[in-house]
Amino acid sequence: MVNITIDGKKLQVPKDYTVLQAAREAGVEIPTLCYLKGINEIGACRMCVVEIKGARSLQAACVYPVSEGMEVITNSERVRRARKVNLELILSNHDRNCLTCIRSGNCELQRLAEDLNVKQIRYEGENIRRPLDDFSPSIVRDPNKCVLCKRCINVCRNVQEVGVINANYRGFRTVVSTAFDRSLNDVACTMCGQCIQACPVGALREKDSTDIVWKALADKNKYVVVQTAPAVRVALGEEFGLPIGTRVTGKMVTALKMLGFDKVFDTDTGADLTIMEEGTELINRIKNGGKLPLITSCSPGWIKFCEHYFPEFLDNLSTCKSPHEMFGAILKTYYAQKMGIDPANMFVVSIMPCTAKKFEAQREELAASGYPDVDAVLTTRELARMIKEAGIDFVNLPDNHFDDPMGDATGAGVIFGTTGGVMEAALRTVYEILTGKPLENVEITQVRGLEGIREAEIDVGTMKIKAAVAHGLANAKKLLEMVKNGEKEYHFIEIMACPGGCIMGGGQPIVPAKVREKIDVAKLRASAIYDEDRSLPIRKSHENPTIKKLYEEFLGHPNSEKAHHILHTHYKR
Ligand code: HC1
Ligand code: SF4
Repeated sequence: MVNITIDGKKLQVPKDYTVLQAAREAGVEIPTLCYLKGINEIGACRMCVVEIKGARSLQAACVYPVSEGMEVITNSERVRRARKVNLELILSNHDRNCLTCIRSGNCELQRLAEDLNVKQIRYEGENIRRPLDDFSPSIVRDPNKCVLCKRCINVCRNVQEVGVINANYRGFRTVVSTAFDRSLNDVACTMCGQCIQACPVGALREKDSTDIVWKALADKNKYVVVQTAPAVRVALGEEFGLPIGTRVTGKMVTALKMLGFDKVFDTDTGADLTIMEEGTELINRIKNGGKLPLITSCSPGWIKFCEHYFPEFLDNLSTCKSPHEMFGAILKTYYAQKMGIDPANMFVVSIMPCTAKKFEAQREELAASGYPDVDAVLTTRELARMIKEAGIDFVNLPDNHFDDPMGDATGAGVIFGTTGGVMEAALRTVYEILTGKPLENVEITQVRGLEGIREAEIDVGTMKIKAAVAHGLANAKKLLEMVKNGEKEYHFIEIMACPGGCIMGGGQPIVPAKVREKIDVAKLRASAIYDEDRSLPIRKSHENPTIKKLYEEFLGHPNSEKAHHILHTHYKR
């Protein structure tokens, strides 16, 4: 520990602290912009400059280490003036069309301008206009809004270990871009959207699909069906000012009906179907000497990562389509037949916490009925925008239920939304199939938690299933390397591209860096997911009445030929 003084306040702090850490712990406010705790601590934006007694120049608090006897001043005329000049310089080269910016109201730069009382910009930047990169089906980059904080670069490089974006050129010409300034669509980007989550401004956003959905809703000839992913219900409320971790399932269903969707269904039902197919696939691979470990295939960011960086594991991937794709395929075949609807006139919209799902929906192999299984994907944020645009008072809405006859979902389907959930849901079903006995305690806590890589051995009758869970692509890479070099052996692996799983997907509400420092967003959203699981009467996928009926009336049995045709796929090298 060392003794320091901040603005006259005496403190004892660990000796490896930075000035910023010490100040934040002492409740002293220091503004930051490029700082993203644990991910981007580079002192680039100079918003956090402070005076250190004895030092000649002002220092960036986020990288300056504390030392015994240090005296820090965070609020002097000199400090305030320097921060203001630095901010004005950033703003001088920034596209300041705030009113129409996607991040208006949730922009860390806008917030700083307000907090630092910047009322004019005395400098004129170079303002080189650069073209938008909107070729990717998932991510749009607007370099004119970029503040060069490098948060996206370091998330992509260190959290996801993908590293497709970097700072190109120097001085005013500096731009965050890809090698040779290619589109994100033309490099090995996984479309995970974690860079959007890291961006403090509107330089990165999802590709907008609200227009095509409004158009479909207005088309009298279209039967427009919507399905909602497990993770959306525990985050959508944040867009309307509700606390992080509030469950809004019932209000979300009401809002979707008010928007004019013909039917509102739950992707959780698709997740239950995935468990039937994937659980059976696991049992068959174990019994018949198939390729192991079996690796989950629900997360399209992970699938793209595997295709680009670990093609040697493609045969390990489950051939199951992801739950919303399975559900879309069932809607356009079984449900369309049952209701006498021509699938050509059916328009399926998925509300997802994920940007990679937009890319996934466009994959041409995912079209069991001859038409795309899913026609449009909206992120949680886009759905919130549509609800606002329609003038719906979301917070005061009554609750409503998903529609019949496809409306049953289980707690097993809900927990897909958090890391470890697919594994737990699968084990609940696989256990009962293999042992023929009911599972006493459905909560398989060994696979829960937020540790980057988790392992478990689950007794299933006479055998033990060796399982592992990884979330975030850097962790996935680490786990796969261990499997590859023979260090580890498993039967079953769950991988989710986003750290925390879908609850922290690239399409979820964006929580400012400062809030993220104090609140464990993943923990709160995950605990809401587990609450939802506990609140449901059925918690095992194989007990879902909609799924049972679907097999009886249409698919036959899990992994039947028909199921394979409609619900399974293959991957590209
Ligand atoms: Fe997910 Fe999934 S859980 S991938 O994280 O398997 O996006 O929520 O919808 O499809 O069910 C996302 C979430 C989601 C699928 C399911
Ligand atoms: Fe990197 Fe993911 Fe952003 Fe692509 S979407 S640039 S992989 S963080």
